[in-house]
Amino acid sequence: MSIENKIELLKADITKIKADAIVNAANTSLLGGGGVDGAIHRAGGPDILEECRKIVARQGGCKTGEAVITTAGRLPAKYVIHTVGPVWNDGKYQEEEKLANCYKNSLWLAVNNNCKTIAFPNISTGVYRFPKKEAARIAVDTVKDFLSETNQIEKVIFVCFDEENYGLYETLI
Ligand code: AR6
Repeated sequence: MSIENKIELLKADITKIKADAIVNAANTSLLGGGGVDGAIHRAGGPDILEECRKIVARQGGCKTGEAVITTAGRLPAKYVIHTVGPVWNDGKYQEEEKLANCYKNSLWLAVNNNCKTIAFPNISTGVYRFPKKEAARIAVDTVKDFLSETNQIEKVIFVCFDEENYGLYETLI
């Protein structure tokens, strides 16, 4: 299957997506927050936070650009992959590389847990203020590179919540 056929674009609430894994735009504490993080914990229930707490006890949170995996609780997905996007700071602190790492590390974690389908939100483009156009380009490029190098993932779904992101992804995909 061609790479283009493995990429899907949706305007939706990611908590409703039935994929093997959905990705959460978390923070380094892994203990929840607002935006998509808040929505995932609210809809998925307390089992997600309980597993996050165990990860925190074991490794002390999650660094920017890295990813961890938990149950998806009551969500239709099997797993939640929590990754921590960079806070945008004028691009002076390797934000682009760190955002690309979020996508790469989430994809590897999905592969290592036998996931075939994975849904991403627009990481860092909310509270963390990463410019949306640049974030979309990094997301699409990183996913395409990954899909061209590995065969284990059958479908990557970009789930946009706002019209602006949806439009940007539409032109890129
Ligand atoms: N489904 C899909 N996308 C969503 C949803 C949803 N239900 N809700 C929001 N978005 P943000 P960040 C989109 O702020 O910028 C949290 O407090 C939203 O439109 O959730 O990475 C964490 O705990 C935006 O495009 O994440 C961190 O502290 C995108 O999700 C911090 O925010 C990301 O916006 C992370 O900030």
